[in-house]
Amino acid sequence: MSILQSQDPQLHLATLHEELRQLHGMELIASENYVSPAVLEAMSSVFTNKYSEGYPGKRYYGGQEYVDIVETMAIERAKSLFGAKYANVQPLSGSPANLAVYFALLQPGDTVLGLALDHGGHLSHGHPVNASGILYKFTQYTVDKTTGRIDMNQVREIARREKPKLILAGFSAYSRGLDWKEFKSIADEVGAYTMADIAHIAGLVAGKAIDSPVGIFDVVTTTTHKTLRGPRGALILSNSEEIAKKIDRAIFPGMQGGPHIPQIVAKAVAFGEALRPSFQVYAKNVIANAQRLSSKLQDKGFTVISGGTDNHLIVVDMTSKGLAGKEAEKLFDEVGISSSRSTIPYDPRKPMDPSGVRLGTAAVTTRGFGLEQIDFIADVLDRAVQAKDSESKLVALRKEVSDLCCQYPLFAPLKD
Ligand code: DSN
Repeated sequence: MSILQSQDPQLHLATLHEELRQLHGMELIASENYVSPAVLEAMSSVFTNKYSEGYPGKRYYGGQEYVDIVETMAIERAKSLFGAKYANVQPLSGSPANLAVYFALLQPGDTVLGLALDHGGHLSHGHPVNASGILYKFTQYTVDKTTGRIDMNQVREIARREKPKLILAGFSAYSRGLDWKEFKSIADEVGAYTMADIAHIAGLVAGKAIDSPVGIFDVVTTTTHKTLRGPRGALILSNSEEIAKKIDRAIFPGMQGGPHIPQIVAKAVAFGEALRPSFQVYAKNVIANAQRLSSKLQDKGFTVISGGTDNHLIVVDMTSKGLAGKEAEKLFDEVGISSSRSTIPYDPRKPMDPSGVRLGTAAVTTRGFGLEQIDFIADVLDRAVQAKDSESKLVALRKEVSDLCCQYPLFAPLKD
């Protein structure tokens, strides 16, 4: 980055410091990951100079011969990776992708059934402050108070009562598997569309470590930058030609203008990486690491919501450790471990100051961490809680974290 360094040193310095922060710390934010050097390179190309409103072969500007090549490659790789018939690779990110699906399939005021935000859902799944909750009538299912799991009987009961036009399955902070077929059978019973938001688990689905909703659900949305390990952006999949046409129209000209072509190139690169055998190993390891972290933390007296995980994330209720989620997030930051505060189901505290933290293992797995390093992380989190009032002990812990991190690049080289 020598040109940036000489032209705009302050911005260069902040970028450099962020790189050092990432190198020396452990990333346990469940929605984050590290991209490969190839994905990073792809995002900084001259394609950023280009306007390409429309779709391959049907653009509203000239000079599209190379744009069409890369967007078609991204579409074809996405289809092959997820076994879908149609893919739209233009959504700028997850919330716009979700809004595009609502815009394509619903009328304002239509009823939608989704998971409540404070039970692990997402803002764009109908929260009252989000456009989804303002434009559509969301009704929400929750997790069971005892098991911490979605209760399909409750979903069916609400669906029968509310007759939603669309049923949404997906989450930001739920660690258990979703029964795609059961959701579909409920939707069929009430005549609803099915939409899966697999933003968090897309990499695990692509890596064949967990079941896919593609082919069962009408439409599947995902971001591309979480477990899928691509650039920031999103993707919409469907097997229905009719729905795919509506979604294409909803993205452009409905909601977006010119697509971000460098991001689309980078998505194609990431899909190519995810099609390699090593990605399936990564996906399985992400889950093995999350399960190990969950079990080690429980051994140390942490309360894990639902008692474990089937995916890459765990939600920990910090109450038994005498900390609120925000305090835990700050404490873990002090020792070089990034996490994100999280509500827990039936949280007695407020969303801005909830009881839990959410941890995820995708990024550290990308870095090459295995079970031994996960045990170290569980140990550090526990020792940080015990040392929370001792500045010197926290500084020493931070050094231990940094020493281990220095042995690992951000992105372990692909071995196939
Ligand atoms: N912000 C993302 C997450 O952390 O889960 C979801 O959009």
